[in-house]
Amino acid sequence: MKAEILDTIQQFETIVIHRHVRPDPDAYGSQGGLAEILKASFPEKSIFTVGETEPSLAFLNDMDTIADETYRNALVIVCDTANRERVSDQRFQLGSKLIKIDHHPNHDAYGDLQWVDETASSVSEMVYAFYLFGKDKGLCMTDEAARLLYAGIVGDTGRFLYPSTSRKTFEYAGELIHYAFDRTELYHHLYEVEPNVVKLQGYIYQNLEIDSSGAAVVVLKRELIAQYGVSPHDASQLVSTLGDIKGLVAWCFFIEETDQIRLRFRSKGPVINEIARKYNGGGHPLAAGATVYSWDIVEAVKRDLIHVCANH
Ligand SMILES: [Mn+2]
Repeated sequence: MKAEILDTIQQFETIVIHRHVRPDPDAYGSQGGLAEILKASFPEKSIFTVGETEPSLAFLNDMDTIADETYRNALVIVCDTANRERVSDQRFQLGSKLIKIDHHPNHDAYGDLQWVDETASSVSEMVYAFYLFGKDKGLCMTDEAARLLYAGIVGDTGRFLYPSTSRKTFEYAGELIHYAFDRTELYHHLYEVEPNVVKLQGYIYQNLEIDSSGAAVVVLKRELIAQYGVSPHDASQLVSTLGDIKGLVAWCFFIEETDQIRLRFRSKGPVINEIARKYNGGGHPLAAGATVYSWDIVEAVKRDLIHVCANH
C-alpha cells in the first residue's frame, strides 16, 4: 500500500491534505508532517493543508486557504479520519483521487486507496513509516516534519502511556528526536493548562459519582462550562484526566455545545466504541466519541456503560 501511495503522489502536481474536525495533535501532526515531507521531497508540487483552525494547536501548523478550483486534478489525502462526515472541510470530495490514511477501525471504507493500520499508535507513526519506506525513493524528512510527527505520536499515546504504544512507536520517536526541534517547548505547548480549566476539573472531581460497576457519566452543560470560562473543546480534553481514579472503569463526558451534545467515552478495559456507534459515533475500543442532540439519552448511555463494565 505504501508503494501505491507513493506512486500516486508522484503522479499529481497538486496535493491537498485533510484531517478530522475538532483536531487533536495527531490530526495536526500527521497532516502537517506529511505535508512537510512532501514539500521537501517534491518542491515542484503544490501541497496544501486545509481544515478549521484549532487555536490551541496553532503552534503546530498553519492551515492554507484554497479555492475550489484547486481541487481540480488534485490528489486528496485524508489523515486520521475514520468516517467521511468527520473530515474537516467537506471539499475533500472534489479531488480527482482520494487516499485515506488512518488507524481507526475502517467502518467507512472511503477513498480510492486506503491504508488503515489499527495497530499503529497514531497516524503520525504511520506517516513516519511511510517516510522510512520512501527515504531511498525520494522522500526527505525535515526538522519541522519531525516536530509535527513527534507531537502527533506523543498526543495519541498520552506521552507513551497508552497500550497502543509499541516498540515501533519508541523506535520512531527515538529517531525523530535526532532532528532539531525543541521538545521542552513542544511539551509546554501541548500540556500547559489554563487555571480556569483546572478549576472545572476540580468541579468534575468533586461531583463524580462512580457506579458499583465502575461506570460514570459526567454531564457538562453549557451554562456550567461558561461559568468557568472554559470552551467546550477544552472541557472535552478533561475526559482523559479521570484515568487514574481507582474503581473507575469506563466513563462518558457529555459536553453541551451550541447546538449539539458531544459524547466522549473512555475505558480501561471494556470496549466502548460499540456504544459510541449505537449513537452514530465511533472511535477506538477504549476511546470513542459521538454527537447527539438531546439530553434524553444520558440514562441510556449510563446503562450501556454499566452493562459493559458489569460484563467485563
Ligand atoms: Mn490519531
